[in-house]
Order: sequence, then structure tokens, then C-alpha cells
Amino acid sequence: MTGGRAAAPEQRRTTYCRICEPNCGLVATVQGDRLLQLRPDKEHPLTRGFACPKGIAMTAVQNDPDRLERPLRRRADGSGFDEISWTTAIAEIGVRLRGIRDRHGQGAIGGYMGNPAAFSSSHMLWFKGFMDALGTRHFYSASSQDTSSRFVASQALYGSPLAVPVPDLAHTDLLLVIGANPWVSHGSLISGGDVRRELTGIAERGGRVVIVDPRRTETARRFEHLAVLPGGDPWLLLSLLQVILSEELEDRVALARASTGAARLRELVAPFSPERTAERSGIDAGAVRELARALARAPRAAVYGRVGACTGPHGTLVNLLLDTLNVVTGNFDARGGALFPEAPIDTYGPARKAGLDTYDTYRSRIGDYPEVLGTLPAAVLPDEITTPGPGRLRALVVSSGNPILSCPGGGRLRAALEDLELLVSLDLYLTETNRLADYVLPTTTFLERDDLILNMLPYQLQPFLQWTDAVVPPRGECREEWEILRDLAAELDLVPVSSRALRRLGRVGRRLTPRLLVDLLLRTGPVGDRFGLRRGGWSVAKLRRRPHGVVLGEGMPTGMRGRRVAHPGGLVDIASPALERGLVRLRETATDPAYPLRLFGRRELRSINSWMHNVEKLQPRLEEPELLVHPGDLAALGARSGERVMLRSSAGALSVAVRASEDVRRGAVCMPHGFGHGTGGWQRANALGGPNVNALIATGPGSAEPLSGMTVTNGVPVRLERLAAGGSGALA
Ligand SMILES: Nc1nc2c(c(=O)[nH]1)N[C@H]1C(S)=C(S)[C@@H](COP(=O)(O)OP(=O)(O)OC[C@H]3O[C@@H](n4cnc5c(=O)[nH]c(N)nc54)[C@H](O)[C@@H]3O)O[C@H]1N2
Ligand SMILES: Nc1nc2c(c(=O)[nH]1)N[C@H]1C(S)=C(S)[C@@H](COP(=O)(O)OP(=O)(O)OC[C@H]3O[C@@H](n4cnc5c(=O)[nH]c(N)nc54)[C@H](O)[C@@H]3O)O[C@H]1N2
Ligand code: SF4
Ligand SMILES: [Mo]
Repeated sequence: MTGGRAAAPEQRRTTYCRICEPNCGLVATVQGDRLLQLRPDKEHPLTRGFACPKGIAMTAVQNDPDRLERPLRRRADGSGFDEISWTTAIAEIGVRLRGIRDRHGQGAIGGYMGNPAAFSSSHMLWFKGFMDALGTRHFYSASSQDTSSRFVASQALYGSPLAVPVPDLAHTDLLLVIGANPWVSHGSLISGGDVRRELTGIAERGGRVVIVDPRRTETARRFEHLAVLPGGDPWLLLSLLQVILSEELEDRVALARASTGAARLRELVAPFSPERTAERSGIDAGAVRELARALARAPRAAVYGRVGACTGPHGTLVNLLLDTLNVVTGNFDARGGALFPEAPIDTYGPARKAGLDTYDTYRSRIGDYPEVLGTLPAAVLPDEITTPGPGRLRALVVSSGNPILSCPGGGRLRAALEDLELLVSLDLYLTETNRLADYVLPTTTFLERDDLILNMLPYQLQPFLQWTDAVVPPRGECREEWEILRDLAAELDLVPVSSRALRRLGRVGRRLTPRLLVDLLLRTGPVGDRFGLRRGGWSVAKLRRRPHGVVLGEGMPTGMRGRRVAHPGGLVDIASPALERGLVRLRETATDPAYPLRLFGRRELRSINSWMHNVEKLQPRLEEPELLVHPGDLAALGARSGERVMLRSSAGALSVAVRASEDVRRGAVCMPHGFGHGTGGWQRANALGGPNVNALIATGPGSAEPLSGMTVTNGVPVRLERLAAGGSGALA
């Protein structure tokens, strides 16, 4: 060393990624308080040295000079923000929240909980706890753009929205994937493993993987592909059932043992022969018949759907039908089929006991949509804010969300947020959304907090637990969400826990910490040490001594039906009222010749929803995302690849750059979401810009799927218009 102080020694710390669902093992190199590098953890028992570019690039977010470090208050004249102390921020927000409560009642205060909260036990539990303590109905989340229809289908089939089957990738001979792109997403509602390796394994065993997707995706390219029309899945799935039942290929024994409604199901699907549905699904009748027979005859098969299955015009129906295929073919709760994992920390039982597994216990004021697990649809958020009358939403706390880019509405939503009396945001950055906030409160990254993620446990391919300590201390004055929410709740004399009993205990609830809660759930759970009563059992203290995590069993169990299906006799209802309603609505689906094309989405390896776009390594070229169009459709329009055109839906219009792509089927056009930056504090993301596709997505009564309140982001009717020469610019 020449002069100055000796640098602190470099240290290695084992942790895991909390950006998406595999939670890949990572090893951090730290010097003092500074993160130098993240690399994949070769000793992680599940991800075994795999991590994607985003996980590695989290170093750049951690150290990003554009990150917030101190609370911000918007200037009265709207000219920008001033840094203030936490004491001032909490006290001032407290005064304003109390004022709103006095004028409009506690129910006028609401929240939007964004995606990253799902990767933090404390964030999710304290936010939900805050909303429950308020007793507000105005709780919104990413779920209505992501999973609500999945949960509603589970409610109808199994009697609980929390009963979500996971495909047994390790043992299946035929995997049918409806609207998921696991090669890029790394799996969703599937956790704890290397999904790419699992899929490749199926093919290597001589099995089949069939991907139903309007685009020949990165996953479809590696396996078999059926290019469905966006929104065409219900017709395809009905025909698969029709063939199986009319050719008597069903597993009668399994059907009789595990379900009710087989006779009615047979009647309901009878009209949907593959020849009659081919035009709606876009899939040739011969291919449907072949697939139906293969599904029925495969020794072990599993049907799995994800975002593309959930977010079409008939998301609940699609999820109902794809699970029903598993039941009818004898692949439900059976090896190699669709299974209910048994988590090493049971969240299912406690959630049911606490009454948190709700559906339709109340409805939205606007649009009459059912609540799903305590959240209402984001599609009515703008109207809930702007429509006068009792129950109007007046104050919103947004945490880890950027709804202006990720929720439907674009300019409508922006105008509504501006109409609030108070908008508070908890985030790492100044974003397009919280640019409109009165207060922006800086939070820690996942590397700055300890955790064991409870939320992913119900979807684990094998039982696994990993505790991580924080890798580095919080930057600047950043705080964890649960601390901020606890302090905001205290301003209203509330304790932010969902359990009424704990809330009544007041002080105990106030002193509760995430680590204490996780430790309690772990130690009293299936693998817990029962506070010393069970030798070999686990506690957080003991998990900390196994930094790479511990595998606690092999794969997923069968025979879980009796414990997960809440309907009488543990029987799956395969002809539920939800199915009947879904089919009535399907029959009423009309097409509008003014919008002949169908818009659908895509995710990219180097992007995650609306963030991480500020990282140069992930977005090296600053190229705005393009609309992929089949060359035939482009020729019909008379447009060229690279040209800017107008993309129009009934809800709005956007100027977009088009790219000819043989990967996209005819009649369908493909655009990613999460772009449209420009007003945030993330300078590189602003330079990237791009169109906000959600400006084309409809909001308000009647816009969302009625059973689940799902925003319809896929299969959206659109048309393309050529711009007059020289026309450009975004019309969001
Ligand atoms: N058209 C269309 N729209 C979609 C989708 C689609 O497929 N098509 N997908 C939907 C889906 S599945 C999802 S999950 C949503 C996601 O949409 P959102 O719920 O809005 O979440 P993100 O876009 O990921 O925004 C994350 C925000 O949280 C901040 N953040 C990151 N980490 C943390 C943290 O640890 N703490 C805090 N407090 N903040 C943090 C980031 O800076 C960013 O501003 O988008 C949905 N929108
Ligand atoms: N790299 C990366 N990984 C991510 C994310 C990310 O933004 N980037 N986001 C994370 C999040 S929040 C989630 S929820 C998961 C999502 O995980 P996945 O669901 O596996 O990922 P998606 O890319 O949304 O896959 C949806 C697929 O459905 C297709 N699709 C669209 N419309 C239809 C339709 O009508 N029918 C059918 N059959 N298919 C259709 C799309 O072309 C797309 O390939 O990914 C997670 N992982
Ligand atoms: S796939 Fe990438 S982003 Fe997702 S958990 Fe693994 S490293 Fe993180
Ligand atoms: Mo998501």
C-alpha cells in the first residue's frame, strides 16, 4: 500500500437473489460496507452455480448513484423534491393521513403493493398487515396483472385460492405449457430449482415438452411449439377435453375418486370439437387431436400455465380448463402430474386459519369486481380515485411498484394519481409513478436485509430453506419497508399485523420483528425444532449455520388432495359455477373487425418488469423495444421493418417501431411491458424511453375479466396504421 489507510479486507458472503422465483444462490464480495461483486454460488444445492445476468447485475443497482438515500418531499410548486429527515417525513405524513381519516374515514387510505414485495417476507406481511389494520378495501397489487385468475380457478376447483398445483417436472413424460416462457422467466409459480435443466431433462428422458404460445419463444424454439392466437386458449383446451371425453380416453378411476361434475363437464365440452374451434384457437384440428390423445395416453403428463394463461380475456376459464385436463387424464395429485408441494414452513394452514384465503367477500365500489386474497383489480384504480361518493380512495401508499408503467391506463392512471390528496411511495428510485408523489421514502435493496422468503415456499419443486443475513448495511438513510410501514401505522395508532389477536395485544405486535416471526413459524412448523423439543429440528439460528441452504426432502409428495382440496370429501369440482359462467361469457365473445390484430407481451432476459433498466450492462445499446409483427401482416399493411407505425386499441394509441419476425404468428403483434421511462430519476432508463404498452390497456368497469378482476393484457384487439411521412413521437 502506498500512503493512505489500508483498504478493508475483502470478504465473501453467501446469499441468494430475490429478483425472481428461483432465488438463485449468490456469493457477494464485500469490502467494508461496499458490495464489489456478485457471482453465482456453485455450492447452492438447487441452482448449482446458475444465476442470470440480472442477478449478477444487481451490484450496479446496489451502487447506483441514481438510487435514493434520503426521504423526499415534493415542493408545493411542483418544481422538484427536497430531502427531509425521517422524523419530519413520518410526522408530516402522519398529520396528512390523520386529516384524511378525519374527513373521509380510514377506508379512504389504500395501497398498491408491487412485485418485489413478493420476494420479502417482511415487506409483504407488514403491508398486508397495514391494510388489514386500516380495514380498507383499497388494496391493489401486481396480482391483478399476474396471478388473480389462477387463484380464482383454484377457489372454484379446490375450494381455496391458495391451493395451486405445481407440475412435477422431474417425473413427467409430457409437459404441456400454456402461456409461459420459462427459458427466459426462469419459472413462475414454480420455485427452487433450475427450470431450464428440468425442461431439458424431460426431453432427454424421451418425453415431450409442448409450448402453446403465439410466439416461437426462447422456450418454444427448444421444444415443440403450437402457435395459438393470443386469447385463443379456451377453445384449444375445450377441444382437448372434448377429444379425450368423446374418445373415452379419460382416466375413469381417477375421475371418480378425486372429482365431482364429470357428467356435466362432458355435456359442457361436447360442442367444442377441434374442427369447430380451430378458427378461434388458431390451431389445426389434427394437431389438437394428436395432442389430446398423447396427453391421455402418456404414463405421466402435466399441464401448466402461467402469465399468458392468466391474462387473456378468459383467464379464469383457461386456468380452470388446464387444471381440469390434469384431473381428467389422471394426472392430478399423481407422480409426474400436477402436485401440491408440502412446504417446510406451512403457510397454507396458518393463512387459512387466519381467514386470509378469501375470495369475493366484498366487491369493488366501481365495476363490482370480487376481492381476490384481499386485493381489488388495478383496472378500476383510476375510477376508484376519481369517482366521487362514499368509499372514494383519497390517499395511496405505493411500495415497490411503478403502476404507471405496469398497470393499465397510462395517462388515465397518471391523471388519477394526481387527483389524490396524498401519494406516498417506498422505492429505491425516483420513478415515473412516484415522480407524482408527495413523499418518496427510500428503502433497502434485498442485499441490505435478512430474509427467508415465505411467499415462494408453496411453489417449491423440492422442500428447501435458506436464511440470509443482510450482505451490506443500508445505503445512506434507507430503511426496510416493514419499519417504515410500522411507523406510518403508528401515526394512526395502528399495529400493522393481519392477525386481530396480535393487533389487540398491541405492544407485542409493535415489537414483532420479521426475524422473530419467521423463527416462530419455522420452529413450530413441520421441520421446526419446537424450541428444543424436537432434536434435529430447525430454527433460524441453526439455518444461519448452513449458509447455502438445506434441502429437506425429495421433490413433491402425492396424496395431498385431502389436505389441500377444501371442498366436501376433498373432491375437485370440475364443473363449477365458475366454469359455467366462463363458458357463457366465452359464447358471448364478439370480435370487432375494426381491430383485427391481437396484442400480446414478452419478457426479456435482461429486463425485469419496469426496473433494472438503469443498468448499462443489461441495456448496453439504448434501443427502444420494438413491436414484433409477422412479415405477412407487415406486408399487408405496406410497412417495412424498422418503420414507425401507430398501434391503436380501443383504449389508446402509441407510436411504435415495428420489426418483422417469423417467430410471431400471423394476426398477433408482440410488445414488452415496463418501458416508457422518461420522468424518473434513473437517467439511463430515461434515455432508453420506449413506449408504455399499458397505455393501450383498457381500465374501468367492464374492462377486466369479471370472475377475477384480471387486467386483460394479452389478446387485446388492436390495429396498425401507417404514419404520414415524417410522423413520430409517442402518444401515450
Ligand atoms: N402489459 C403488461 N403489463 C404487465 C405485465 C405483462 O405481462 N404485460 N406483467 C405484470 C406482472 S406479472 C407484474 S409482477 C407487474 C410488475 O409491476 P410492479 O408491481 O409495478 O413492479 P415492477 O415493475 O417490478 O416495479 C418495481 C419497482 O419497485 C422498485 N423496487 C425494486 N426493489 C425494491 C425493493 O426491494 N423495495 C422497494 N420498496 N422497491 C423496490 C423498483 O425501483 C421499481 O420502481 O407488471 C405487470 N404488468
Ligand atoms: N427475464 C425476466 N424474467 C422474469 C420477469 C421479467 O420481467 N424478466 N418477470 C417475472 C415475473 S413478475 C413473472 S410473473 C414471471 C412470468 O413468467 P412466465 O409466465 O413464464 O413469463 P412470460 O414471459 O410472461 O410468459 C408468458 C408467455 O405467454 C405468451 N402469451 C401471451 N398471450 C398468450 C395467449 O393468449 N395464450 C398463450 N398460450 N400464450 C400467450 C407470451 O408470448 C409469453 O411467452 O416471470 C418472472 N421472470
Ligand atoms: S434467474 Fe436471475 S433474476 Fe431470477 S433469481 Fe436467478 S439470478 Fe436472480
Ligand atoms: Mo409477475
